[in-house]
Formats: sequence, C-alpha cells, structure tokens
Amino acid sequence: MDGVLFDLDGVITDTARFHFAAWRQLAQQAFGVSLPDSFEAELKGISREASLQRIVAFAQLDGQYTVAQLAALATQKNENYVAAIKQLTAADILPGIQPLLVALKARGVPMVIASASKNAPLILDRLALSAYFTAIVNPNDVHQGKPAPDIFIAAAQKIAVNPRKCVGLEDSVAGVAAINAAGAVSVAIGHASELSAAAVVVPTTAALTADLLEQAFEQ
Ligand code: B16
Ligand code: MG
Repeated sequence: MDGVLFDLDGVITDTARFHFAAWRQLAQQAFGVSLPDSFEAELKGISREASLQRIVAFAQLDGQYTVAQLAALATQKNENYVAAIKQLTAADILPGIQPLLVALKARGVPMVIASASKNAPLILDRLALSAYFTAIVNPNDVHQGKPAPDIFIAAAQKIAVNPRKCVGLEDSVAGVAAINAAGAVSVAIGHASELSAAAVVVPTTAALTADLLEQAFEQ
C-alpha cells in the first residue's frame, strides 16, 4: 500500500448533518418544501450543484430557475453551511481517525483528501488535521464527480502513485463506486448491505487501523 485516499464527510468528520440543515433551510425558504429525513443520505458525496438539482426536482420546479439563480441559491446554502462548520474543533474528528493518521504517517504512507467538498481545506484546518495530508484535490479541477473515478485518480496523481497501489476510504455508495472504478482498493464505513461493492466494510471509523488497511490491500 503506497497511498491512502480519504473521503472527508463521513470518514474524517460528520459534516452531513450541517449540509442537510443548510439544505433544509434553503429548500424551505426558497421553494417552500420540507425535505424528508431520507434526503440526508441521498445528498452524501454528491456535489453542491448536483445536490441543488435533486432538491429542485423534489420540489417539482425543474426548469423554473436560470443558471444564475441556481448559482445564487447554492451560494446562499454555502454561506449558512460555512457559518455552521466554523464551530468545528478537533473534538469533531470521528473515532479512530487521528490514531490512523498518526500510524500511517509513522509508516511513511502518503495521504490525500479526495472530497467533493470545496470547503475541505477549511474543515481540515478547523480539525487541526491539515498537516497529515500531502494534498487536497480541488473538486473544481475534476471533470466528473463521484461515482466517476476522476477525483480518486487525481488524488493518486498528487502523490505520483498508481491508484492500484492505493486504498480509498469512503462512506457513500457513489464514493465506493468511484474508488473501484479508479482501480484502488475500497474500504467502506457503514452498513455492509448498502456498501457491498467495497472490498472491506467496517461499521464505524473506530474499526479503522493501518493494519486493517494493509490487510485489505493484500487480500
Ligand atoms: P461543498 P465528501 C461531500 O463531501 C458531501 O458528502 C456532500 O453532501 C456535499 O454536497 C459535497 O461534499 C460538496 O460539499 O458544498 O462543501 O462543496 O463526502 O465528498 O467529503
Ligand atoms: Mg463522504
């Protein structure tokens, strides 16, 4: 294993609740609709723009907004979201992640962030984890979002390692598909029934260790 490619939301910290709260507020204010709880999982790993499209479709307002209006709505959601995530501290790092980063760094394994979030640098800064990562892929530089492999291929390129020599960590179905399509070994966090496409599934981040990632890579 010559590199580890990390998703952010749901792997390093749980920002999904902040994303969903901000989308719910926007959907109510702009479209007058209440998003059901099931929408939270649906928006995981999906870009800001794609998330808004899904919400517009749910509100049955397809084609009613110009590109500029949609961009303004996405910006409005992001302003609320950024205000919320500014409260993040190292206490919000998911269980097992800090020891995993320490162990991988001690073994000299380079680590890269492959998140769909344009706010990844801010979040890592708030969590005091930036120093562990060689690079953060800018989703603006990636042609197609997850489930396309592009972001994981770009992450492996940042450390000049073949994706086949990397393990990718994900909590979303779209993200696992992206890791597999990139040729990396997928380790998923969540329900085995939902994430069955992954090489290995663990129930929570607390189960992640450097040895487990090495074993997943070797199997
Ligand atoms: P932003 P990940 C994803 O993060 C979130 O799961 C998804 O809900 C969000 O829409 C996306 O980032 C974009 O985030 O609006 O901050 O650019 O799971 O790929 O780390
Ligand atoms: Mg995620």
